[in-house]
Amino acid sequence: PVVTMAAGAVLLRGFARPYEAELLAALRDVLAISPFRHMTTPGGHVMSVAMTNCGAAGWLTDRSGYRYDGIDPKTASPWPAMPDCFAALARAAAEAAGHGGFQPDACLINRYIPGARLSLHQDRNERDVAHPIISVSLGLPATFLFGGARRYDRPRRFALEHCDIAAWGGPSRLHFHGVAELKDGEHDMLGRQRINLTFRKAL
Ligand code: MD3
Ligand code: FE
Repeated sequence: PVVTMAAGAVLLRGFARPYEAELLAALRDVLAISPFRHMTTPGGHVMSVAMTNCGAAGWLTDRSGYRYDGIDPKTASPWPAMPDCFAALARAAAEAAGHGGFQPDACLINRYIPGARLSLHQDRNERDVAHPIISVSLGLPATFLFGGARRYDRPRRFALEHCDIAAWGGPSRLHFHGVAELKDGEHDMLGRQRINLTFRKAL
């Protein structure tokens, strides 16, 4: 079932199901090379969401700003390669959402434990915002907050569950968005956490 959230924004419920086992195995390999860590924002706040990346470009924040970099500052080596099943899933989901030919070079991996949240923000560190963003939810359910073009536009709420995929392109690509505080729970395969994979063409 394809649900339209806004112009250019669609929710593909359960789309990642056929990839589930392969995705979790590949995720373990990525985390063995570049583990999760809590990054610090330019304002000096430590994020409640833990992050890592795979692919040619990884998203970072530290005291000097927000940016993409090919090197993991924790390991001083390149981020792990994007697993083939990650790229294949991102491409298939983009196609299903009407964005043919998507070739992501960045996969940001976010880990939420109960109480973690992501405050409202825009994604604008990518070179060309004409490319779509594909997001894969795994583990505990979360409430996605989807605002408008202005920070104070009241966000609408969407439940994102295990194996749901959301695709953003076109008019809503620069809309404010965030994730509400994760509620406690236990997921069969992932335990007490939610993991989100966000695919982008950043460079
Ligand atoms: C809507 N992550 O990493 S993914 C992020 O669930 C981020 O971890 C959230 O926002 C998460 O930047 C939400 C979905 C997402 C990503 C980019 C968007 C939604 C978006 C860009 C525009 C509008
Ligand atoms: Fe975002």
